[in-house]
Amino acid sequence: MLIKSPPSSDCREGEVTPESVYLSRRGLMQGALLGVASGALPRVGWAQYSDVEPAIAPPWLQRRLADVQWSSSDERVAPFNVASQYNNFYEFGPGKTDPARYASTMQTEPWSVRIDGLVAKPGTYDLDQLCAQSRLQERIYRLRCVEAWSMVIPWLGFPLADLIRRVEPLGDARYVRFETLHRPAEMPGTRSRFSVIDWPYVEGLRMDEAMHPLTILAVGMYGRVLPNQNGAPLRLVVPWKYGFKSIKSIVRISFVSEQPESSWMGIAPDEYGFYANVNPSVSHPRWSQAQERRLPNTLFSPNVRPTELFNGYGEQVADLYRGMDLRKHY
Ligand SMILES: Nc1nc2c(c(=O)[nH]1)N[C@H]1C(S)=C(S)[C@@H](COP(=O)(O)O)O[C@H]1N2
Ligand SMILES: [Mo]
Repeated sequence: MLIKSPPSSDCREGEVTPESVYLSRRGLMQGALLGVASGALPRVGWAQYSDVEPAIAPPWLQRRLADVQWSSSDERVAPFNVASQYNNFYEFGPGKTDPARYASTMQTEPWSVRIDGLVAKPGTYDLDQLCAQSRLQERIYRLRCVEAWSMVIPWLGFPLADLIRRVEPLGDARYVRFETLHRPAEMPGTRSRFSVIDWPYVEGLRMDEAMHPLTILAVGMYGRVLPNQNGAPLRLVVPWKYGFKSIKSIVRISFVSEQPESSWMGIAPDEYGFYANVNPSVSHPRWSQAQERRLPNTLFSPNVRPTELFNGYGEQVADLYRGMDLRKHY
């Protein structure tokens, strides 16, 4: 596995937390109880996903990592090696290992996010400004991909609502539209003539979904900087929706009055709806969504479990959809 990591002379003591230290400190060693040490992967299938050196956090993040509001979870967190090497990021190719292989070419510094549309304080904000008002929080969320696999990932981020309040959307702003970086020179997947996506990758949320306290903008995971393949330096995480809503490497956030068309709706509207709420009783036209494979699994222990409505976050989010036909608004 080709992972670009800084030469070891760049690493100062204490800047990089080994995963075993991170997990034990965070009380996330449940894997050990199941006979799978959190650091060591099952030998079959996942053994190749090893030996990743986490990148060094840039200065704007470094300071904030010292003051994170940590959390805990009863669920077994996916090993960092899996969460950072089994990815979907089509800008770098369609394969699960393409992002880890190619995303290191993406330049994430400097980075700015354009905020525009129906908003009182539009502008171009750098990451320091975007995070300015928020203390970083750890959020340990289940990520359920529409392809019927899932992982538990500890994100570091802040509520999207914090940012939205600061930029003051106008009364007719009913939706938020997000756009990913589109830089073909650094993104081999966007240059491929087999690519079906009309770049840039676009996603959207209704304003109340965007303001929901579970919705975060992530800048890190596993107590570290976000790897490029996971959507550095800034990505959305909406845990009750299929993973494709959680758009990566965001460069633009627009406040709009009409429901935006997301990339996947544009490709196959009958397969991927705007809402994309995790729902075991609404099948994808080509496969059932009733179950999921919790990763990492093995051939002998497929780790299949039932999928829960709203990915198990129904208590917090079901009210957003009261009265809506979830079969129609899938
Ligand atoms: N820009 C962009 N964002 C994206 C994608 C993508 O291809 N491009 N894939 C989505 C899908 S399908 C999933 S499941 C998640 C995967 O996030 P992860 O690789 O960090 O686990 O990212 C989502 N965000
Ligand atoms: Mo996905």
